Amino acid sequence: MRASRCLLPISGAIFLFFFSCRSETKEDIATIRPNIVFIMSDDHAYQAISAYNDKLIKTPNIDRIANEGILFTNASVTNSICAPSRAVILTGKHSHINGKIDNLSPFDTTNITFPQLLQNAGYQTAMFGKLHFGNNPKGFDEFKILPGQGDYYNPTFNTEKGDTTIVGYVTDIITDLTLDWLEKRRDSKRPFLLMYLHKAPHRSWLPAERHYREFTKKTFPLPETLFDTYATRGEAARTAEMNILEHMILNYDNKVFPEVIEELQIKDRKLFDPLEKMTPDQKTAWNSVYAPINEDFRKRYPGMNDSTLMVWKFQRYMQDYLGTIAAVDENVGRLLNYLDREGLSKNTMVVYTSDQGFYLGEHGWFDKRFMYDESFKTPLLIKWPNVIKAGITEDEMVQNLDFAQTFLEVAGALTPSDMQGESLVPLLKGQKEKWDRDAVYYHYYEYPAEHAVKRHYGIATKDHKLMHFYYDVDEWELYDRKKDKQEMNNVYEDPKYADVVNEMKQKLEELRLKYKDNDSLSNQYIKLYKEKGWID
Ligand code: SGN
Ligand code: CA
Repeated sequence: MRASRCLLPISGAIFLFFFSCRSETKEDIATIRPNIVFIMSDDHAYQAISAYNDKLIKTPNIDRIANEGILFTNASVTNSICAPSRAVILTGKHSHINGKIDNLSPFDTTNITFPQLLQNAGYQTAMFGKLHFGNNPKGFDEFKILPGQGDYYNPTFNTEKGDTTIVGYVTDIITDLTLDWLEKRRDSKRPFLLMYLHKAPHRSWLPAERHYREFTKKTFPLPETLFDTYATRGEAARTAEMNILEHMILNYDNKVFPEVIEELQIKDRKLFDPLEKMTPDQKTAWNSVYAPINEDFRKRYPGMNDSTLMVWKFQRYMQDYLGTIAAVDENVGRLLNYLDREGLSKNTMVVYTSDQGFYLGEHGWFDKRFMYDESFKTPLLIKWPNVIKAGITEDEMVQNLDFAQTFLEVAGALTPSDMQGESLVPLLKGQKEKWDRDAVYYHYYEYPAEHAVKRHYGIATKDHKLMHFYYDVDEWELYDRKKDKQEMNNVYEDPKYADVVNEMKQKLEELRLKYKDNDSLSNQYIKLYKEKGWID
């Protein structure tokens, strides 16, 4: 039997909204106003998901989403930093249009977001975890969000009813809150949008006790580009402050105790206490594992050179970073099991992604921000039974810009015409012929600022990537993405690539026109920084 379809206007909405009502058939069940579960972690590199590559960690629960659905191998962000990425996701607009260009400026809440549209279209909506906007999200029936970056241990949450602090480990608690909402406050008569947003694996990488006990015993393969000298790149890569050897803080990042740092007379290390929120019991447990590591470091440090110290810091970094991911994976499993148990999975689209990628020692770095692949690309796995064929891989260039329109289409709601992405639904349905994007646009702004990554914008096609660094430099870089997967050779000045440079520059201008970005807008954002006193 064919489903009948009706369109109902919802009054009182800012735009006109429509949703489709269908008489259900068994075959159609998955396409009738499905639930949407959007899982996003903070700084989760695709290199640390075994569906992409299992050399660092096994993530069987996250992998389940790809095994039962689709794995995107060429998903990227438009601006590789936390709050701007979230603003792009919620608004379906580039940073220069939605105004949230960096982590510093406030999110303009007059922007229309897709959760508001879904709420208006009859969805029940809830958000748990990290948002990082500095203001509360609009369009949610319920939210419990971490203030700013939030804490790993005993975190405080902002809610509509005030703040609440919960003892325990943040990844477990965000999941408890999510499951509690599903169990007790979900309206079974309505579809829902659930945004389940982890703090992990964000710096300063504090794993749960069950995981640091295990992960501090492991060693990990070194990335081939750990000792990159940035020989062919411009000034931006050389002056960035995210090198593991030079900029990772022994105390804060690598958990070397302040007294050990003082005893070893290590200079230039700001002393933080990443454990300050822990209870005495949590600190005792932590010290029982990290004190022997400190003792070992105290003995070995005098004999270390730059390269052995780099490797030691890399290993410590990976142990803690990946330890926090183990908890994310377990908790994703708890949520997927709940959906299965309650019979919700068959009509629920589950998305797993990160707010951006991250460097796990590639090019010697941690952190993100650059348009180079490890931070430009982001993991993306989606399952939606009966619509997405299980176990497929897709290499089309999709972006976080596309989520809003995807979810609106999935929900049968109308998309505002000024959103700038493309719905991923054709790719989810295997209708590749309906997808014709051949390039994506990127623009990063937060400079001068922490990690000192210069302002840049650029374009990526499947074959090449062209980047322009500006503000206090005027430098271009070009990479051959097919021949040089690790982006080690900037070929911008290579005469063999002169035609490619011209073509890419032309395409870049076309994209900037399409997305309404230009130098005068960039200058306005610089002026804004000056007015705020963030730069001279
Ligand atoms: C903090 C971190 C930085 C990180 C930014 C932005 N420093 O400031 O390393 O780049 O967050 O991250 S820390 O000393 O506070 O840990 S983002 O994911 O929120 O954009
Ligand atoms: Ca982030």
